[in-house]
Amino acid sequence: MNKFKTTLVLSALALATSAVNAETFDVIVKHKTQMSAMSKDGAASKAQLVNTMSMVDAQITKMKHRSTGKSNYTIVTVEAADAQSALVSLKRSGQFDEVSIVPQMTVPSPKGAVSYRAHASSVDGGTPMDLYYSDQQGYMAALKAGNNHTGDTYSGHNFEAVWANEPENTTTVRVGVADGGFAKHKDVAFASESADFIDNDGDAFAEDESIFLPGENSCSPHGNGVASGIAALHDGVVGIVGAATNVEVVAARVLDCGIGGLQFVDAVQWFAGKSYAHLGIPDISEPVDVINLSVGGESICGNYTAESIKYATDRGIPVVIAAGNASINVDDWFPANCEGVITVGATNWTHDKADFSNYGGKLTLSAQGVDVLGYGAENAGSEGYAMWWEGTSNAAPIVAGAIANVKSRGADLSNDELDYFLRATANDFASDSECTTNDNMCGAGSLNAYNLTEASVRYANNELGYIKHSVADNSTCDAQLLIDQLGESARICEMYTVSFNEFATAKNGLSYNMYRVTKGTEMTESNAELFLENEAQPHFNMVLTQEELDSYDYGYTMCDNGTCSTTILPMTVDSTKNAECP
Ligand SMILES: [Ca+2]
Ligand SMILES: [Ca+2]
Repeated sequence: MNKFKTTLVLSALALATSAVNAETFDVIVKHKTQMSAMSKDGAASKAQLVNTMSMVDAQITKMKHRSTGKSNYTIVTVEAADAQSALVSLKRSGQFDEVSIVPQMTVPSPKGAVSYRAHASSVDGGTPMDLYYSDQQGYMAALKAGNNHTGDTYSGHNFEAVWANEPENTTTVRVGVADGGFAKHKDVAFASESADFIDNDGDAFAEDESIFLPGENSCSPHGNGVASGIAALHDGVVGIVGAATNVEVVAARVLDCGIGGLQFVDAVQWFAGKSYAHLGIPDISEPVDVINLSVGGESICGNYTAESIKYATDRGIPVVIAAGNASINVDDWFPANCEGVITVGATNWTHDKADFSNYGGKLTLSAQGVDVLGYGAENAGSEGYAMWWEGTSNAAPIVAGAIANVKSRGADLSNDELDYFLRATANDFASDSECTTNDNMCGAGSLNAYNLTEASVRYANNELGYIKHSVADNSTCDAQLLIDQLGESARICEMYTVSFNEFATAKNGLSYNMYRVTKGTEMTESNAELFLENEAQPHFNMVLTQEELDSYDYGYTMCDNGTCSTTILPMTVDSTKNAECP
């Protein structure tokens, strides 16, 4: 490694002795406000930084200028006796608001190649015919007792119902995946554009795929494992399917053979439309719709990372992040611990926390992270084809793909709304699951892609909330049976179903307020009467009189730990009773 650039060595001469037995560290510094104003061009900033460094006990060997919004950051590679003295030296210079070591991230390799399994013989609407689909069915089908390849219980995410009910006209959604180990694959929908933040060019794909051949020095084709979880083609023939149907993955290479620092942070901003042309990376043609980050390391969420993620979320792009595989509280794992993101933990075949998964109150929800089929590199030999993957890296793309399907259906939800629906519609964990018995372990539940999609699409069309006679949909015979059985005690004929979200279950922290106004009056918070407050159930039966139904319009708000949606959402009221009722 060529550590000393001539120009930098000159200004660091005073410290030449300190370089003996020194190590190198990547450090991110945030320039003080007055300096950032004058350091718009990298050269001025560099000169000033080099001058600064000549006064401290560390040497700069490399630097890259970064910025988010009005803030200026520089990543410098410094040589010092140890990490602590590098930080102390930089802090002592007084030039920076912030100085911290760049955390290192690594990603796992696949567990092994898939062994062939024959198709399930019955194929209906939502069931793909792709060769290995039967090994994906356990986590793609609805939750049910079943028979996965190990004979355990299914923990399905209900994707088959999404695919079966997909309308003709959906739009193509772009998911940005910042990762490493990408290789073009005939069964994965990669966008024609990509970015490489390691080599600083516009091509994220490996030139020589032999680096992915199994062996001591091989690189993990992790990027393909992640991308295929989202965007493997539903072609009905080849290999596997991804979670999303009308989708393409915009790849950004941020890992060098599975190892990286803060390059992914730049990729997040590039995905959201920021130019990195000064690095040699072509601008993105349009911002992506969803971002997936299956990368991370043990660290706080530094300001540079936080600001960059905010740059994307402020532009309405949801950022889905793997919780990490260290079996520690996610509070200590970045970027999963950053604000405003969707953090995904991993569950196993028994619908419980995967033993490796990070956990904690910051998790949004969980998805299958054990024995997930994904691709390696197609042209790296037969072992590089479909592989078994394990990790939160493979759980996050299942959620990102589910979100892509929602967006594909034209449901234009804010990130907060999406976060709400992900949690409200998630499958509850089994009662004996560690996710249930220990609070705040695995998030609100396990992804239910169908419930998420249906709730989101109906919500976006103002069709989610309703009041309807409780037995209106029952056949005359069933209704009569209920009426006979329950009789007057249940006042079945006066019972109405009040539904804020029929695809949701009660979840910690989530609640609903119900309002009413005199029929025909505008429904605003100031003139509406609070009819039910802090109701935990999203769907229940209650007695309502004919007069109450005839005289009022009804609406509701969704609340997340006491913070409620600002506008009151309308509920449709159908007071038609079952024919058997008086
Ligand atoms: Ca490249
Ligand atoms: Ca396929």
